[in-house]
Amino acid sequence: MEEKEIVTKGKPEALYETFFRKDGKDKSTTHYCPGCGHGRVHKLIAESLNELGVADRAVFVSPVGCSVFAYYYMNMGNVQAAHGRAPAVGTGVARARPDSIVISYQGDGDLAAIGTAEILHAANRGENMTVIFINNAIYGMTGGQMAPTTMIGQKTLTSPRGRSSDNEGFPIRMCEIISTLEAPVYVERTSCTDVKNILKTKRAIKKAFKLQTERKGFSFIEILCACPTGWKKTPRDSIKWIQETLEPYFKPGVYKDASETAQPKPRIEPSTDPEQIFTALNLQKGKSPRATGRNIGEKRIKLAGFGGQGALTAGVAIATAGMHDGFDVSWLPSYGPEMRGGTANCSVIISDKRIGMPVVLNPNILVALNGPSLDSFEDDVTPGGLVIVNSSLIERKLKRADVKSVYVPLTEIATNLGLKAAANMVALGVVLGCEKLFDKERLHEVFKTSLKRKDTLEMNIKAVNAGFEFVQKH
Ligand SMILES: Cc1ncc(C[n+]2csc(CCOP(=O)(O)OP(=O)(O)O)c2C)c(N)n1
Ligand code: SF4
Repeated sequence: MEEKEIVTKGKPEALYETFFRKDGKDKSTTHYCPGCGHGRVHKLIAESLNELGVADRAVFVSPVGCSVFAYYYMNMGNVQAAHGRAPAVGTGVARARPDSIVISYQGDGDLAAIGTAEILHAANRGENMTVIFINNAIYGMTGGQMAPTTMIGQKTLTSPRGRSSDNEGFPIRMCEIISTLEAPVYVERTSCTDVKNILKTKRAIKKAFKLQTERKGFSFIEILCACPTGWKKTPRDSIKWIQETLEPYFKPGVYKDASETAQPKPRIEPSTDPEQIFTALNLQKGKSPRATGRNIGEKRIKLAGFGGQGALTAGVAIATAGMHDGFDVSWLPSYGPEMRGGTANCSVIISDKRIGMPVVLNPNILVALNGPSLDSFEDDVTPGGLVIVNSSLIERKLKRADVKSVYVPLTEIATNLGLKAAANMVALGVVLGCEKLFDKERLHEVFKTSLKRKDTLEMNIKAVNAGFEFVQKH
């Protein structure tokens, strides 16, 4: 007997109740144009996740294109990827979190032009993810340029006389290409024109998600959608154009369905243990051939502050100085969502051994430039580790008694030197005063070549020295 279909009424929970723009305006609305296919597909995705009961483990990967704001709508894990790179980012998510439902959501410019390599290889590897491919035959976001899927004769900003096969080649049929590969389990093309086709689209999306829960691998759903703005047509004429022009060329249908025979992919538990990573990557362990002979072990440093305090810059400086001193080093930034005012931190490792993993989960040195950074990372510091607290901005003391604490008015010291923004460099001086990594002069040398503003060279050197001397005095 056929399974009874659950139908969502109203707005699915996997969509946020309200759409907030960053500036707090434009509430309860959408940024998509009237008649755009994106919003419709968002709703189908959300409904399907809710009906399968997996919205809480869904991760939506949106790259560049009109769907760039999808994270304002999708009430689930969201990752923003660079143009065309969503399948690569999705691969990382699917492997690091094998239980997640990974949705790589891509436009045709994104998927079939700049991201051609990523989509083909993710499909060929059979990654356990669903790709939702919005084919609207144009680059919508940038104002309507020709995409790989633009029809012959179709006029766009960059094909004003109409696409010509002699000049620009033929429209690329992605479902047909993907379905020739061995690994994909399910490949279907649908269109979002009328109720019947919208329901068909939802069934396809839901099936793909279900296959992911069964670990059956890679599904690819291409959806023919309208871009009335880019096509310069009314929403009604756009639907007609899909039916009369797109559908005969991009024929809807199931191109591959191996769901009955496909075996679940084995679950590989991800590891954050550097030892295991060495083994997995077949790396040689032990002393780095570049190390100078001094034994400092592995110093795992977390530098954190609000955007604009220079935590990331300080991390680069100390890692570079460590490299000049002959150690193996790594620097890994983590940006907050806002450029200025948000939180930012970086992981730095300076080691006499080879480095297995550049992420610092448990620092043995934490530099907290502001309160939220201390709140976020204090618990992660290894017992016996060192916490440097910017007492100019952080009033509280540490909760932990099993770590060493140094309270330094970093911002005040920098301000007294005449450059408030150099508090990050005062912090580096404190680090070098507390931990004998290398001479502070190494940092001075790095500044000479790395500082963009040469007029701040003296000031930065003074700031490092001031931090160093603070430790000597206290
Ligand atoms: C690396 C890079 N190249 C180019 C751009 C400019 N860009 C932004 S959106 C876009 C086109 C997106 O079109 P499509 O993927 O078809 O999505 P749509 O907007 O139609 O949904 C381009 C080229 C960019 N942001 N990044
Ligand atoms: S430009 Fe096209 S794809 Fe972008 S929101 Fe408008 S209709 Fe949708």
